[in-house]
Amino acid sequence: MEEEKGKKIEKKAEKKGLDIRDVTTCEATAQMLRKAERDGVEIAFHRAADMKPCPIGADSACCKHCAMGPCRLNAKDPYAKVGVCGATIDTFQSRNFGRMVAAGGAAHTDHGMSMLDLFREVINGHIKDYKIKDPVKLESVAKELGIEVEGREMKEIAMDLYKELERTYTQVEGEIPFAKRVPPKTLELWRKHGVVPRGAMRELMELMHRTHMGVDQDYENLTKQLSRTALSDGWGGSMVATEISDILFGTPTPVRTEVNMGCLKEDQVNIIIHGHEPNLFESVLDSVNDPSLVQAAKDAGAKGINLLGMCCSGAEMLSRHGIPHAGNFMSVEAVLVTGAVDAMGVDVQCIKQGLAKVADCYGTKLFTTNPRCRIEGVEHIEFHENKARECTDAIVENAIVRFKNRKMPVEIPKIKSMGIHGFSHEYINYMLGGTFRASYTPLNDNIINGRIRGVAGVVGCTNPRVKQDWVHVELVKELIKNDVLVVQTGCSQIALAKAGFYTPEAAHLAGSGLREVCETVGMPPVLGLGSCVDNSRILTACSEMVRVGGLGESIADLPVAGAAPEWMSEKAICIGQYFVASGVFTVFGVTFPMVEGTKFHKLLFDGLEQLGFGKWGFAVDPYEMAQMMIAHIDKKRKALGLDKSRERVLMDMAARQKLEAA
Ligand code: NFS
Repeated sequence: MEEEKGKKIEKKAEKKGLDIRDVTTCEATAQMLRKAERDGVEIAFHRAADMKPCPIGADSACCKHCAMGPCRLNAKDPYAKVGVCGATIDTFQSRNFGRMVAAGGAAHTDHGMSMLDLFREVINGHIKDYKIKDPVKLESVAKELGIEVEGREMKEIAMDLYKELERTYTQVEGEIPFAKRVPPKTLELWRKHGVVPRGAMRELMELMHRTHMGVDQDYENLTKQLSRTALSDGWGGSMVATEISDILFGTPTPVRTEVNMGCLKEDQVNIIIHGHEPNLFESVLDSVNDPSLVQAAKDAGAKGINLLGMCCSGAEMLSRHGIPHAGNFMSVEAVLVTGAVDAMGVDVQCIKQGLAKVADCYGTKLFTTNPRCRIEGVEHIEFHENKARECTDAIVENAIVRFKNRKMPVEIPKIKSMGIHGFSHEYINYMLGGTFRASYTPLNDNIINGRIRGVAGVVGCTNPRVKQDWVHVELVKELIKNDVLVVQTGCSQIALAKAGFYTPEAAHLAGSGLREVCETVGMPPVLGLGSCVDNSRILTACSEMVRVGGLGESIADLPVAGAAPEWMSEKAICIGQYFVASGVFTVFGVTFPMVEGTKFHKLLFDGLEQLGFGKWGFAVDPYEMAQMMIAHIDKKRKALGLDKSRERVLMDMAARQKLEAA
């Protein structure tokens, strides 16, 4: 009977344009979507089916930067008209794109600055709930930035590092500290084009100014400032966020853990933390291990407290502490449909307002915690690092109360996957080179001899406009099959983890060369580096590959490529732009906010590469995306004279196959 009812609702949803099989390949999410429909609850997939994207906005052919408009141009004939002020389509687009970079960069930069504020307060003793967990990393970052470490107290070194890194945000002149990490040839190019970032605040301010009505109306000039701002995120705000989080909370090393909704436990108090800043999550981890709270949970009839992560801070906790992860961005509402989540605490970024209603429907206690992110109608328990436990204990206590009073039937999809996560740049160094000769030399050697064809970063969001996880998974499958080692962060990492790619056994899905390397080292063919700010780890790894030698002199010479196949946020655009400006070919899926064929489009998709930077690419289809990335990697191999070595490996493989057949 129930089943019949469900089928009816499914049919109705299909009529409205939502066929569950078309919107997600995540089986747990699909199961919860079906349940949501039975329960009469609407989530983002339904809202997306109900809301067609505005075609003019999707092409970025409109401008609402002043009240003479809003103006819109015709994407089919973009040069036929100009805005009331005379702005052309290229001005429209570069301004809009610049503002996306600014918003995305501001998000990462503000997050990074919060981590740095916490670091300062920990050093000067005002905050006692956190401490420096990784003094080795503290010293190595300090040394790298030219800070004296020999014979000095940790506190002194830390304070000097704080002062140095503060410049990442505030300095009005000169280059940001981590410009020292950039390969000299790449830095030279940036200097030539005037794109080496000053402090991020300065760059963001200037970009907002220049995209104001009547200021920068030359798309080429504006591209310089939007590149400079994006770089102040990648090599600035995000890089500081990663390094300081490692110093405070520990640098990730490989850890076995589980992902997906099957990690929820019916007989325990389930708490999910969703957002981006690890400070909140670290404190919740303390709270759930507090004996008095564990006892309170038991007194309420639970077997214990089960803490899970979602989205990016979840990916960080997965990497650092092996905390199970319940799912990526498009699963956050769906997980509440299980009825098993007793409390969800959120901080900043990627938090859908729609959560409020879904949480309400299932009686989940939803809490905002950060003064930057409140949601109308949602209870706010503010998180202050100097009394961190006040907030996080309260979340746990509320969860326990909800567990005790659970009214809804609970349905947890019995789906989860085990995998190995936590591959920091430092660990890759160690894993490949061993304790005494930690280095990227073996990686470079394997790229040079052709076992590994190149490296691809596959990162970013999930988006209800494409089938959830499918583009990520198919793209990565193609890449590893073609001997491309894949590094990942954020929601993309979780997509592949759910699909079972994070085990050393997944090496059998790789081409023979990559498989051999994975089997020798005992690593999966896909390495998870953490959250979206941890994309900075990919930049650091690229620098290291250049420094070790044999693969060219700049990042643009490396046989590498990047992709965000299911992107949706402005942060993703900023990340894409800092990879492009750093020298990486970066392919986006879903949609690209631009009219194809305009001068600005040509600059981003071609012109920048001719100047020595990377460039953008766009494809919706994962196989086409993979082909584009592999072709680019091969082009770089050829330029380095490495095409010969790869042919040799292919011949070896063919020869081997012949032998096997005989
Ligand atoms: Ni990054 Fe996208 Fe959000 Fe993280 Fe996920 S949606 S840009 S991966 S959680 S930031």
